[in-house]
Amino acid sequence: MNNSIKKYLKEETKRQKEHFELIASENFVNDDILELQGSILTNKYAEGYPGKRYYGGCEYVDKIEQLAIDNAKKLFSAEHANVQPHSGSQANAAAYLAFLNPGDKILGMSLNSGGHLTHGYHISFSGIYYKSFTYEVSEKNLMLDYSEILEVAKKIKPKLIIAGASSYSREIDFFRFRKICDEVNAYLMVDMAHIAGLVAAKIHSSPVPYADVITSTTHKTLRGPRSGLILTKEKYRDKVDKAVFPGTQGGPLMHVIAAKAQAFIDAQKSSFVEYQKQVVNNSSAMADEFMKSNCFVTTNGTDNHLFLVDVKKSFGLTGKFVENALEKINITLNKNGLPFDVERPFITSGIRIGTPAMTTKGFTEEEFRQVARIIIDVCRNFNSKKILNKSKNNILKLLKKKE
Ligand code: DSN
Repeated sequence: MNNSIKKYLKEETKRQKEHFELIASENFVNDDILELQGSILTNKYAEGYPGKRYYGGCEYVDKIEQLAIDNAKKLFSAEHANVQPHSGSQANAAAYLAFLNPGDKILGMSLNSGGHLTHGYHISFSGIYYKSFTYEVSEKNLMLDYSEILEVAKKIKPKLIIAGASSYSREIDFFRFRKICDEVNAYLMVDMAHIAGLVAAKIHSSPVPYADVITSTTHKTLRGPRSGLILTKEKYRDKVDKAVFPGTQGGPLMHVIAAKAQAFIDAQKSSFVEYQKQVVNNSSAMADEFMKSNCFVTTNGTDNHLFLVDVKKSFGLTGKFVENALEKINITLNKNGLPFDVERPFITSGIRIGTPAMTTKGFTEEEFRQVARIIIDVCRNFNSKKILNKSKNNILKLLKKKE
């Protein structure tokens, strides 16, 4: 291995070990997933689908991909699964290609309200190739207001509505979205990338009965390899499969598909359900600790694996400042725009906190509450070297407990 790459890998390994990881979209995979992603399956070209490939020698990768498909369908009770998307964004690109023509109208949650770039943001392909419109969370309580969304949908008349978010901490009512889509004759696409693990564990209601097409990543709460997934109804199977290959991708990454198969199998175990329950309990305990200390948590709490803290209102700081200050005491998280935020996306008034990764490491409510208190202490005393040193030592001590 090249010495520089080897050195950086070692340094990143150390960083991951010595930081309390609170980025809501990250997780730690198990050794099986790592082994499969690093396996000789990476050598194989397999354009096409099991039994219908454009290359020879696919007898074993066919079996692996079929295992992934069967287990994804079983895990989510879906009629059809396409396990080839390389990522969540690729899955979204393929879903649009399957259901839309260029220039068609789409309606998604705005980036500031919690949506994703690929839900129609003007500099993403989704906002360039399609005519995109947004709905917001309600100004009253910063939650989705389905009557307001219906009004927007009636005005816009989109061909497809996107439900799903990257930074929304409340349960999403997919049945209400279905009703809105039926009223305006739109397709319903659900991007469940963030909550896929919760849906698999039946802690968040499932979009499967209601959505025409569901996209996801497999590496966030689902705790599989870094990749994507599409679920759909049998009647849309052909157009979705064609939109993935050859529509938006070439050869599938068979080493990653093998790791996805393993992740879908792992997610059917009772230990996975227990893990997801702990993720949500930790998130809710941590949000509660912030609120007990008079900090502003968006929507006053959380139903899922993440929540947002308004650091401007709580401490008079920006998200960028807090992200940097916490990095110095070995806490990793990201600045995050808040609904109706007046700060630019690179500055922001908020931070996003997620519990999936450190729950995987075995931390529970009391430890997450302790980390919340450390964050609050640092935000209130960012000039105190003494507090910063003490906080960093406490984080390192906590991490040592689960080594
Ligand atoms: N939206 C990013 C996140 O949630 O971190 C991933 O695409």
